[in-house]
Amino acid sequence: MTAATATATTTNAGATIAQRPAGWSTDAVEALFQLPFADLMFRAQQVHRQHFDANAIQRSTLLSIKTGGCSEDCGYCSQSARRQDKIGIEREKLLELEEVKVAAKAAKNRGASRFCMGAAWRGPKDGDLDRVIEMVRAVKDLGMETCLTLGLLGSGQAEKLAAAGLDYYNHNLDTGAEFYDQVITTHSQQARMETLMRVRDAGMKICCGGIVGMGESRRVRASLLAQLANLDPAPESVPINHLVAIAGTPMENAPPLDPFEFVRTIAAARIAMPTSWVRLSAGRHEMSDELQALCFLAGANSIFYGDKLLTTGNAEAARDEALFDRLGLRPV
Ligand code: SAM
Ligand code: DTB
Ligand code: SF4
Repeated sequence: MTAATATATTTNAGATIAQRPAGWSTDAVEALFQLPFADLMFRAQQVHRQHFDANAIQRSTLLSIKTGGCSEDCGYCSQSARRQDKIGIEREKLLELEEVKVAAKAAKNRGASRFCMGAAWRGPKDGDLDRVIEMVRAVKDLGMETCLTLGLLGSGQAEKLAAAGLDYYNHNLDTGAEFYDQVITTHSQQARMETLMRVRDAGMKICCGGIVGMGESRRVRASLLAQLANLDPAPESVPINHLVAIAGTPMENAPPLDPFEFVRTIAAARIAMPTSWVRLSAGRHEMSDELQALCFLAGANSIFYGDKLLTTGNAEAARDEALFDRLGLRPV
């Protein structure tokens, strides 16, 4: 994976922006954030319409197949074993295959096209991976796309997942490199990059994004997006999570992010990664319909669909249906 240097040019809006295919610098992405809001939204819409149907939204449903008791210390997460006493999320065993099938069928019947299974692991043990592979096969048999997020992958594990037909592997950079150590100390961002390379080399699609609203600066948000855009190629799917500030985590009192800054993050992601699906991910439950509509206008074209994320609530499916109707949005 390489990060090429960016070339700069001047738009009719008078701002300096960078252009693909030379790559994205943090400066160039930050310049997008600094555009007047209407100019940024206009540019994001233009890019969006060049590559996607602007009225279609992809829907993925999440299931936590192994909850709690995680060895890692990610500062935003409710599932770290070291916070079990404070937050009360108990360590659970890996779900049974039948439980997964029931949940996937229900998600399909509600209209989800992809089923994403997540585990609170630093990474999977080989024995667990074999059981998860059975789950992938069962979900594929239902005719759904599959995605897993199991943490760091070891040697040979990505190949096993690819051989089982897994479509996407989700592993996030989470934040800009300069802020990362303030969020996570138990594994490095470089280790995350190595997992992403294993996924890419095995021929699967990458789902990789991050979290905003953790008290990071705009510069850090721009840096995260530049890092994502410069993965070679950019991830096919880019989840932009708004921090769900969970009581008992180190992030519980993170300063609120201006909602327009969140929309700017989506727009900059759309412009920097024109052909990627940009997912409006965690945090939708707390967002108004109007804010979500602005995110769709800014180029978000995918959501997590269903009443629950991993351990926290999501916007209810019925509310999403009503919003899609009001906005004339169609499922992909
Ligand atoms: N354990 C695996 C890992 O860390 O890759 C998979 C599950 S982990 C919960 C998946 C992603 O969910 C994290 O990388 C993070 O981006 C996101 N996430 C977790 N807790 C969150 C929160 N409270 N708010 C927003 N996003 C969150
Ligand atoms: C991603 O980027 N966001 C999802 C999914 N990938 C696994 C997870 C969001 C978790 C939100 C907090 C929770 O429910 O525990
Ligand atoms: Fe564990 Fe993943 Fe939560 Fe980090 S984000 S503590 S690795 S479950």
